[in-house]
Amino acid sequence: MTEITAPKSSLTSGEFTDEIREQLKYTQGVTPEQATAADVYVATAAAVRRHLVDSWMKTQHDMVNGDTKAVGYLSAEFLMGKQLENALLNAGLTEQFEGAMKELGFDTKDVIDAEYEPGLGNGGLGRLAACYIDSLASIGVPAFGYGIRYQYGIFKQEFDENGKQIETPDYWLVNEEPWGHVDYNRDQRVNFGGEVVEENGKRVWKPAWAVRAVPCDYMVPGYKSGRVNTLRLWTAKSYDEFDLLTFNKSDYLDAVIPKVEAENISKILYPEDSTPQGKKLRLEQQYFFVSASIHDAIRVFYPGEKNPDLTTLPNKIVFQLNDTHPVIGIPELMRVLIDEYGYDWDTAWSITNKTFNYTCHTLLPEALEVWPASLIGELLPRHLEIIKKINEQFMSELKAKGVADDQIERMRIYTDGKDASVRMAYLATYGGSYVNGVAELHSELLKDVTLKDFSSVYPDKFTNVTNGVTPRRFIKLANPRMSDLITEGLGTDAWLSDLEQLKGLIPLADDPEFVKKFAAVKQANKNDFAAFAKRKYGFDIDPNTMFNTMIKRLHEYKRQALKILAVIATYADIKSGKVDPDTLVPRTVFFGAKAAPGYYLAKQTIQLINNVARVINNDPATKGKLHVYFPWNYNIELAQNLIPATDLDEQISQAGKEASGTGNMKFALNGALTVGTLDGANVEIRERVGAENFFLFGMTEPEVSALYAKGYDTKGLSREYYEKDPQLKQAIDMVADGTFSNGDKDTYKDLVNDWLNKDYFMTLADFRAYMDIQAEIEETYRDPMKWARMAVLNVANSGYFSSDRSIEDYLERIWHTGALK
Ligand code: 26V
Repeated sequence: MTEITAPKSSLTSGEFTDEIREQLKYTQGVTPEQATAADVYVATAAAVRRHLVDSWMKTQHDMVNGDTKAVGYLSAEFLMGKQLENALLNAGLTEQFEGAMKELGFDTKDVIDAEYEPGLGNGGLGRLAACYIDSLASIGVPAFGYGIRYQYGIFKQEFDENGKQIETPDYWLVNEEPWGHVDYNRDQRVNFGGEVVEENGKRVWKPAWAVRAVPCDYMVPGYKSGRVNTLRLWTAKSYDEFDLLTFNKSDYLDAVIPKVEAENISKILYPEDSTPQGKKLRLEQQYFFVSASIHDAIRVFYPGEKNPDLTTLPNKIVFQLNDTHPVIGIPELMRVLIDEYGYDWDTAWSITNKTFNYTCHTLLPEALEVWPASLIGELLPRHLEIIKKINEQFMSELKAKGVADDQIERMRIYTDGKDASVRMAYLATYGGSYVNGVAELHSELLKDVTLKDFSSVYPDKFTNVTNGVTPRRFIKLANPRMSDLITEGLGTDAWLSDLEQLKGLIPLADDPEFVKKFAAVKQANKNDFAAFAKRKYGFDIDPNTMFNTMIKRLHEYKRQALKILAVIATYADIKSGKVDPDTLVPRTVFFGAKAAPGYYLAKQTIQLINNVARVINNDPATKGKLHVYFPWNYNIELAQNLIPATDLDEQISQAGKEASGTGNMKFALNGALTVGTLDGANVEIRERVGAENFFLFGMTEPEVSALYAKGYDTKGLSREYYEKDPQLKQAIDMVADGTFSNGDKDTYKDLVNDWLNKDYFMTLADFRAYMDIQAEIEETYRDPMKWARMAVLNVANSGYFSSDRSIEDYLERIWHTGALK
């Protein structure tokens, strides 16, 4: 087998060992003999960073002094995952690391495992941001990721003895965090509150309080590009370390309160990812990081200039708004240009308009942020004035274009009246140059439904960029065996930075030797996962069963409920003797999912899944035939372990609800077959891998719309499906009758009620189609060579879903820039 050649750095393994020894001594204060794996991890990280510094500084220098426009990716979340292995790979130090660990007597795995995974994101949107900064650096585009360094990331999930989700705080900074460099000398002041007064004919903001934004910089090394970009995450610090005036014995606590309040801003990541709560702290977070980032960009690109010519700003940097979360940046840049630098409104508007673009990541109307005007007025009074003026200008523009009055009313950015509010998606659409959805279907629905009024007036603003995932983390690191086999098959490892080269595997799908090897890789990954799951969760998993996986946030629209009802139905058929278990393909079903702490039905679904797992796994009737496991605390590490071991992946959202999905891409690229609906990027995956290599089922988006029109959710039509389908009825009745709650009939009553009376996401309506496709899945699986061949074709045809390609699309369609020269 050809060795996979990691990009080689000029450093030898001996030199790298010496570097690590130095770091152990001078930063950790230990000898290699005294060192633990955690010490070696910290020392190695420091050695890697040291090794990257020159490229990092050169990249910054070339960015500021060259004429290649940079990208500022503004995102409230960057779900990075563990850094060490990835940094080693991209820096070309993998072999040196292996050599060094041998020399120092450490297991590479123990050292890599010592890192605590930073969970600074909720799910798809945050992980996408992490993939994008990897690709930007790998392509060599100068870029900043700008975000927040939350002290607490996404909560840790545990299950109690009843199978209920328990959230515990994720204090990821428990141990030394060796990657971030806190730069107190590049701080920014962020103001809040107060009032706006008239002074010499000008509106002047007199803020009431301020927070110090301190950047923590993370190097983002490109794969084989020699470029190292920056992820700059802001921490909130107080200016008043102690309020000495109030500091006397009795007032001690009062004296520290302002400090605590200021620092709360970067304390915690909000764990809801669909229903904005209109919380003041959340708006503070958004303004905090966006204001600091905009001022930072001006500082970086106009160093030392008192009167910079900011009309050139759009040639220096383009800001991408990752969903509505950073949209307050639009009025902020207006304010900076007008109030701080003295530009007139029209000039400021023209600069702002050219500088921002907006990516929408949802179709759920409730996920589009709308802020009460009163809250914006209280925290950011000057911004509210600017937003109102933007709205007036917008409405006149629409009037001048001849747009009908009722449409103009619908399009208001600022809505008047007692519940006056600001619609951030509309502000972003009007305030920036381009709006994109994240998969073709999603972008079409944005134009035709969610932002229809806008696309009719500004059709040229709308475009699509289908999401992608980084092949470095999600193929090379997650699945080294398959990576080696691909390299062997293609005779080169160049596919890792040009993923369309996977197409070269297409002919190998008809080479039985290759297909056999491919199947053997999958089996070895399954064995590995079984061992991992035993170690980490204590599960006894049979790797000689089909691995069937559903991992993603828990949401009604994603329909984990459909999957668990199907499992229950199969279980019931076995129990009742309707189905001989020996005729079934033995299957292990995996779930991984966190529910937002306040999302009641999602939490009930988690409890149900856990209890179905308990009942089924303990029932001798299904032993060896059907098992269900729910490893808790789904995170990037679990994804990297489970995806390469999966045979069948579930992408079963209600059509028209999943904007794109990115897990679907990771699975296809790791040789899992998908059972899925025509939703999000599934549509494009199926187009590419071929309809015959994809298990399609369920209603299409137009069929879903038609069923809503009939009153599915309002007239309780789901009950008809329940009454007509004995298998479905049986499954739901078992949930209701206490089978999965030790006889208690109340445990899941709200879930059952919802299914029978509302079922907004049409789980019941799609149940029959979902059960029917299982027969086809089983038949295919029984022919291992056929299955493996289909899996090879999935890999070979999914190169399009590299985040490198997504970034190329952004460069061409939206950012109009490219790699550094
Ligand atoms: C929304 C909100 C709403 C306010 C409270 C805090 C919060 C935090 C995150 C979000 C983002 C939700 C949107 C999201 O994650 N969308 C997912 O984006 C993926 C990347 O484009 C895409 O693949 C998924 O289909 C889409 O659900």
